[in-house]
Amino acid sequence: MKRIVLHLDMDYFFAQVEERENPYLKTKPVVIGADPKGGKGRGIVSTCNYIARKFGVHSGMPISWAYGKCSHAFFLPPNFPLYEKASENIMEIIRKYSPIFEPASIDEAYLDLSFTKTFKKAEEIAKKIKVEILTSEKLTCSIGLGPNKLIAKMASDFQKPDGLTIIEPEKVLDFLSNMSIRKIPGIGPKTEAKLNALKIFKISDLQKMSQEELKKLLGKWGSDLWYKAQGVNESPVVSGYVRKSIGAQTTFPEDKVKNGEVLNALLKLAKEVLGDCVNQGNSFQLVEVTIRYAGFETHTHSKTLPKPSTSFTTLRSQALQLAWPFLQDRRKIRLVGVRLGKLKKI
Ligand code: DCP
Ligand code: CA
Ligand code: CA
Repeated sequence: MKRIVLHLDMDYFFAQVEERENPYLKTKPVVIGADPKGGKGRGIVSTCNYIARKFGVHSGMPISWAYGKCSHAFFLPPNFPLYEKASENIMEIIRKYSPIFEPASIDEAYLDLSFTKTFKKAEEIAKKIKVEILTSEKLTCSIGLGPNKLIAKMASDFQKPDGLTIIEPEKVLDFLSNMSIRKIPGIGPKTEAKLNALKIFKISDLQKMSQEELKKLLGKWGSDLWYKAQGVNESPVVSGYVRKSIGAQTTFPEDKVKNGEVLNALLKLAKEVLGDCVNQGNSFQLVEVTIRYAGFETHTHSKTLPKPSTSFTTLRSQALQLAWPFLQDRRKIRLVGVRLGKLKKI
């Protein structure tokens, strides 16, 4: 059967989340890495925004080199809980669009959309996903659609940031031919240098070679590479993803100041989420409440219970206790969320 695979990858993920939390950073170079000490620290760059990339900064380079290239950048330490939260919310959005869903890293996932039958319909889904992530998380991503995982992944990388690239089966060879061999997943700087020494620069140079020739040059990896250069990849999207938590959130049509309305929304969500949790045969031992203020400042607080529970009374009192501190200052609230974690089979 003809397959349609979607690959989604968030744009400059850690740095984009930091920009969302502090919009002042949007027009400045931003570098994220452990132990940054204003650029003088000894850590490694996790990622940076596209402004910093223009100065030659990239993931994996020492912070001190990044400072050499762009001393006026904002150097921030990573805030992993914040990125994990954003990642969880994004995955919850993506997974709704197909039963065959495979998260591939903190900021990327595959969906099998073969059931749509046409790339046109799959494209509509891709557009909806982009809009939903932008509206509810205020983050952009890049999506690729192709006849397999390899082409979908290369397509999502093709027009970053905020890209949508669709490669139908008959366009695969053309799409690949002009690209540098470095764009093939699995080809790093070492393999690139080795192949460049053999006068192989573009994927079209590989496409001209026979599988035997490449095998002689590079061993088994050579014949794998031959398939990649032809855009052939049979690996399925694997949906063995086990839920570790279950949650829901509501963005209010208008920002709310009235505590009563916020709490009502929170308890309604708690009821829904508990219903799903118990229907799936699970108890919970962790309750987490998220409050997002009008300016997008987001707070997530959680509490682990002494023992697993399935009780609404327990959930209700925990959720209220967790939410209460955020309702004291009467700031406008944009979104509330409830998540149950540490799930166990009842
Ligand atoms: N990451 C990291 N160290 C690396 C590479 C990545 O800590 N060497 C983290 C930070 C990234 C996140 O993983 O934000 C996702 O990695 P990507 O390779 O997808 O890169 P980005 O999302 O940052 O940028 P792009 O827009 O190129 O996808
Ligand atoms: Ca990314
Ligand atoms: Ca990624």
